[in-house]
Amino acid sequence: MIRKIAQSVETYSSEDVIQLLDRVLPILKNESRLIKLPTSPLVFVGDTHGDWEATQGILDQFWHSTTVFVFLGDYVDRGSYQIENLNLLYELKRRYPKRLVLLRGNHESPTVNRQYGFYDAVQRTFGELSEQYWATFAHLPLASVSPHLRIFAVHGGIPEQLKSIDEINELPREVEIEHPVAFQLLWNDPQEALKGFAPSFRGGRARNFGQDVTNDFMARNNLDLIIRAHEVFPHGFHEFFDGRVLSLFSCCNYRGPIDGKAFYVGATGNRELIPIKI
Ligand SMILES: [Mn+2]
Repeated sequence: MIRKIAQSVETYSSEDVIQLLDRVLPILKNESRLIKLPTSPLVFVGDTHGDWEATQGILDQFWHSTTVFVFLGDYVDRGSYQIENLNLLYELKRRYPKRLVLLRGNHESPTVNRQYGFYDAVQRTFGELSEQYWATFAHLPLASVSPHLRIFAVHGGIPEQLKSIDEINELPREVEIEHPVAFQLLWNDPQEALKGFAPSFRGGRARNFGQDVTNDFMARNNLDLIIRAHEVFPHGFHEFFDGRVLSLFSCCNYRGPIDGKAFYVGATGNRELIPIKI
């Protein structure tokens, strides 16, 4: 099923892509900035960066069930099949909008795309279509929450200025990620043994966040677990802060082989790291 849709996506012309983007845009416009996850089983997927074999692998493993997929962003840039990867996810979103949540990563942005490959790949393949892709990025949701499992999922991490996660719903729909809270949701990293927030090696307005502010944030927002992506780990995952923050990386190929992982949470809360098979 997934493989069949992928085969058709692979042959898309620029007219097919324009039609796909036209159809997915109103679906994304209709979603809130903070997605409230359903009570179905969930599979969280970290960065895929154009590794559409990994994307197909994880979709294949769970598509037959009632599982809802939560993709944590960074679909494009760097990998060999970035256009195919994004088009496949958009095609599934168009056909089955309730089966997957597509969060925004820091790579779903014009400035980053001009530097890391997506802009050039689109120019090469379709000519002038980047603007249409970027128009959809503005509407990708910024985070999601499962109130009954007390899980918060986001690409980067906790922003300095965010008190309640409900404020995420008020964040603007921007083509560039300008708003400081949105920026830090998509760019920040956890750091062990850090108190509060500190400047990040990523530069600009990104921050590292420590365990103390994480604990405060989780207590304030009634959370038990934060699932995020944004960093490469050779085994596909890393636990921070005594397991309260789980970082996922779901590529199987990223400058060499990686043991990409996804994370399954059953309806009753049972949890399991899932090796991605390609
Ligand atoms: Mn990232």
